[in-house]
Amino acid sequence: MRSPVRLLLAVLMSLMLGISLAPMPGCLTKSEKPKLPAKPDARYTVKGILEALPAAGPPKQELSVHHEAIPDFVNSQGKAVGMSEMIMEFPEIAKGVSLKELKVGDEIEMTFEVYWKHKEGEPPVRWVVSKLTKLGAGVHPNLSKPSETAPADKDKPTQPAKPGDGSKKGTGT
Ligand SMILES: [Cu+2]
Repeated sequence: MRSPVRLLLAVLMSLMLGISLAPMPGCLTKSEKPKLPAKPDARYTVKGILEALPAAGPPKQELSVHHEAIPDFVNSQGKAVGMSEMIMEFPEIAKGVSLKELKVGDEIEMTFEVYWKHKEGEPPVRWVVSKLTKLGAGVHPNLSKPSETAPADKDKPTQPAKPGDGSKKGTGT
């Protein structure tokens, strides 16, 4: 039989289930990220081409840079393994870094900091862009592959990048 009490209980139950599906307090939004350690483990300055600017979306887009090779890149074990030239996303940008004057296809110089160490429950690695400026006239990034965004390449047929292709000499991380 269906008494009003039973119906009320059913409604309450579904409400409770609904609440349990709500975001947990542990989920962090961008502004609530844990504080960074006082000192980064490493800092690199590289030239490159701006492939994408951050956009809230959808689809969400992170800052993306086609950067030069970084021969002195040190991995989380402290070993200098180098990083190949690649297109790489940098979701975290330090306060004070302005992207206003930049557009996709610009030749840029960027400084990013790497934080390998972390507390439990925090993201394992953090890459923070601490400086990003447009290159002056006559200065260019040393890139072997053509940019996907540079206007000069638009008239050439482009090969879509295959996953795992062209980077057999080891990965960055
Ligand atoms: Cu990289």
